[in-house]
Amino acid sequence: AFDPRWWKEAVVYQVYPRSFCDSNGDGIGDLPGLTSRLDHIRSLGVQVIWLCPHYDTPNVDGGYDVRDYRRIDPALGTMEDFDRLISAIHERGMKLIVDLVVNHTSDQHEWFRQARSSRDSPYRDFYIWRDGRGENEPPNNFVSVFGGAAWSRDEASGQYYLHYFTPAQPDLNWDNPQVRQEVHALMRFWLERGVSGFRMDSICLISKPEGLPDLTLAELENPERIYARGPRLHDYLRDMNHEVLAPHDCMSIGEAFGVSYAETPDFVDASRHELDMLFHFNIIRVGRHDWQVQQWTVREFKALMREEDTSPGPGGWTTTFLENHDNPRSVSWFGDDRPEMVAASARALATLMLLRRGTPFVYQGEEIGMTDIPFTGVQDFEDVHARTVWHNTVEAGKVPAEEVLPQLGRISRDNARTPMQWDDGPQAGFTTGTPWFRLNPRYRDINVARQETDPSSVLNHYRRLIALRAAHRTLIYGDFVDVDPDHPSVIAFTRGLEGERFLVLVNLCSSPVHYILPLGLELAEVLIDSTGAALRDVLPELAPWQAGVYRLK
Ligand code: TEU
Ligand code: CA
Repeated sequence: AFDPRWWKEAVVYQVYPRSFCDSNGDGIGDLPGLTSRLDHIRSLGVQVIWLCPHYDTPNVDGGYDVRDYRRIDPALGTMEDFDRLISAIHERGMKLIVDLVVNHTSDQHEWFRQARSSRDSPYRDFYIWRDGRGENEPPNNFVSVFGGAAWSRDEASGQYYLHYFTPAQPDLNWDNPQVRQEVHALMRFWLERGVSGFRMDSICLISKPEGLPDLTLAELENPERIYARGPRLHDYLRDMNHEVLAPHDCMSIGEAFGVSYAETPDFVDASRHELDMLFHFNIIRVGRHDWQVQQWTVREFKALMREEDTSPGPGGWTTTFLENHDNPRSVSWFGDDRPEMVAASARALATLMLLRRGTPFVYQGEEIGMTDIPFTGVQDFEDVHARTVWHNTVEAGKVPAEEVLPQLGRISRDNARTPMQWDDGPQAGFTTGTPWFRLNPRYRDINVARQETDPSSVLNHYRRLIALRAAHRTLIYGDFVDVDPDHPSVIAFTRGLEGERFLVLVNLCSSPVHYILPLGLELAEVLIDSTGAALRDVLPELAPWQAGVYRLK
C-alpha cells in the first residue's frame, strides 16, 4: 500500500539564481535569465523548480539574510519579473517552490533595526536578547554553525543578540506569537502569488533550548543536535501546517540539520501534519566533519542509504540528493573528476541518486557533471562559511594555513556557486558582462550545448533516467532493498512493487570490477545502461563507474 502524491512523483531542480543566467549583462544571474532558460529545465523532465532566496538582501550569506520578505532582490529583478517567471513555469506544466528563511532575518531587516534601536521597541522581543555574563562575556557558550560565538554585543543597549549563523543574521524569537503570525502572513503572501510550497531553511533550529544553558564539551562537537531539539519545534511546525500549508495543495521540505534519522517520523509521518519531507545531510556530508575532510567507504555510504530509506517510517517520505548550494560538486566528492572519468562517474551518481526511493533534487549544473573549482589562497573564497573557518583557524593561530587551505578548497560552498556552464563561448554563455563570481575553467569541455548533441552525455543520461522513473511507479513507490551491503565498490539495490522488480547496479570506482550478482537475482532486460551494454554483456565485468537499471526475472 502506498499513498500517491504529486510531490513524491516529481523531480525537483534547484536554482541558485545569482549563478544561473544573467539577462542584462551586469554579471549577476537574475529572474529573467532563469525564465529564458526554462526550456532547458523542462527538457530534463522535472516538474518542480526550487528557487534559492530571491528576497531583498544585503547578501552577506548568498541571500540567506533577508532584509524584506515581500520584495525581490533588485539584483535579481522586479516583482513583475517574478510574476512572469511563475506564469512561464506554469505554462510549461511545472511548479515553483521558494526558499523560506525564517530562523533568522538580516540585521538590516526593519524588525531588527527597530529592535536594536531601543530596549523598549515593540520589536525588541522579535529577537533573542540577553545580558552578558560579566565583562565581555556572552550569555552562554553557544557557537555559530559557521564557527565562533553565536552571540554579538549590540553597542547601543550593551545586550547580546543570538545568531546561529553570521552576526548579520540575528535569530528570530519564535516564542513570540507575533513572530509566528508574521511568518505565516509572509508565507501566504507567496502562496497567493502562485508558489507551490517551500524549502524551509534551518527550520529545525527555530525553537531555542529552554533557558539557554551552556553546551557541554561533547555537545559543542555537534551543537546543531541541541539546536534542532527545541522544546516547541513540533508545536510551531504543526501550527504552521494548520494555519498556512494545509489549505493549499503544496509541498514542504525542511532542512534537517541536527535531526537524527530516528527522529524523522516525528516530522514527516503524514499523521503528524508537519512537513512532507526532510533534507538529511548524512549522505552528502559523508567523509567530512565541518571543514575537516576524512576517509569514507562505499560500505559506509550504503549503510547511510539504507538508514535514510527507512528513516521516514511507513507513513512518511524522504528526499534524495547529492548536491545543493552548500556542498561541493558531487562528481568531485563522490566521483572522479579527472577528464577521463568525469562523465562516467557523473552518470553513475545520477543513476543511484535518481533511482533511490524519495523525491530527487537535482542541483543546477549537476545534470552536466560540473566540477569543483581550484583555489590558490584565501582571497579566492567568496563563501562566508569558508572565510569564517579561515578566521577561526588560521588567523586565530590554531591551525597552519597549509593544513586548512586544501580542506577548505574541497568543502567550500563556492564550488557549487560558480556560474552555470551553458556553452563554450565567452563567459560560458552565463553573461555578456563580467560574472560576479569566477567561472570554472573547465567550462570549455563541460557545458550544456556540447552535451545536448551527444546521446551518451551526462545530460542525456539524466533525461533518460528521469523519464524512466516517471514511466514506472515501481521506481517511485517501490521498496528499496540493498542486496549487497558488503561489496567494497559496487552498489546494488532493488526497487520492487506488486511483483515487479528492478535492479540498480553502480560500480562506484575508477577501475573495472568482476561482479557476480547475489544468489537468486537474474537480469531479464536492460532499461538503461551507462555503457550501452546489451543484456548478456552487462556482467560479470563492470566497467569503471558503469551504472544501470535492469528488470529482474
Ligand atoms: O544551511 C544551514 C545548514 O544546515 C548548513 O548546511 C550550513 O549551510 C553549512 O554548514 C555551511 O557550510 C542553510 C542554507 O542552506 C545556507 O546556505 C545558509 O548559509 C544557512 O542556512 C543560513 O541561512
Ligand atoms: Ca543580471
